[in-house]
Amino acid sequence: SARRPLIAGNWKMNVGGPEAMPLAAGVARAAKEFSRVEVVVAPPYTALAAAAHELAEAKSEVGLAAQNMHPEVSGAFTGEISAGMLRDSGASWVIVGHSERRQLFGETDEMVTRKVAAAIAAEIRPIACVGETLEEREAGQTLAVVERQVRAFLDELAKAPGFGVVAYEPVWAIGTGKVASPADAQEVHAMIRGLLARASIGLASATRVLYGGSVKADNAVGLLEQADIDGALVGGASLDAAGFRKIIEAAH
Ligand code: G2H
Repeated sequence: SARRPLIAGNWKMNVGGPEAMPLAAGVARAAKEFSRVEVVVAPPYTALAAAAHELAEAKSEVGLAAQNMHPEVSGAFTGEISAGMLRDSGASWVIVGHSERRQLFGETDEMVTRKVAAAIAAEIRPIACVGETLEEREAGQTLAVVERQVRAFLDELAKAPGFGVVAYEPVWAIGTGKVASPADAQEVHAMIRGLLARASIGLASATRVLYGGSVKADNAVGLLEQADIDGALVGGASLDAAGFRKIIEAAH
């Protein structure tokens, strides 16, 4: 497609200390080799500033993402971080509505939508995550669930076509080693593309839709060659620079 491939590494609650610096530097080196691919890394909050420093030292274009944020600008929200604070830490992206946030921390479609809106208002690029559980898939509800999740934030994405990204991550494929088949993933991605097109053709053609869930170097090519898969959101395999490099290469 004409969309620039995007490979994003979600470090989750790993690599939050000084070890973030060599990993960020390794990703910066890999990204320079494959400049057609846009690369983003999402360290824990505590490592954002160090990673930002490392990427700046390397004169790298690798983008920096947080893994979550609070939708309010400031106030009495103990333990929370606003979009402006992310910006101050050097981040220009944020993952919102990751299934671990939805499942373990009770995030609803409504909360995810508020975060997408607040991120865009603060000029932080949201990577909005959707995906069905195993139970939902087995009940034949995959397309309905993902449609509901995307519809929740569709109007927000439409305000700035191409600025935000959608990530489809089937919950049963996350960290389980069970990757969706390229055809199964493409079916959902095509449905998401159709929803984007209902808002506007420009939104559909400009928005990257990533696949996530046990993406590894050896399954990345098959996924990334699908018409509506524009990149990957990578968890476990993003913690090792050499392995992550191979996924960037697969998108090139
Ligand atoms: C899905 C993915 C990254 P993993 O959560 O967001 O993680 O690649 O470890 O399945």
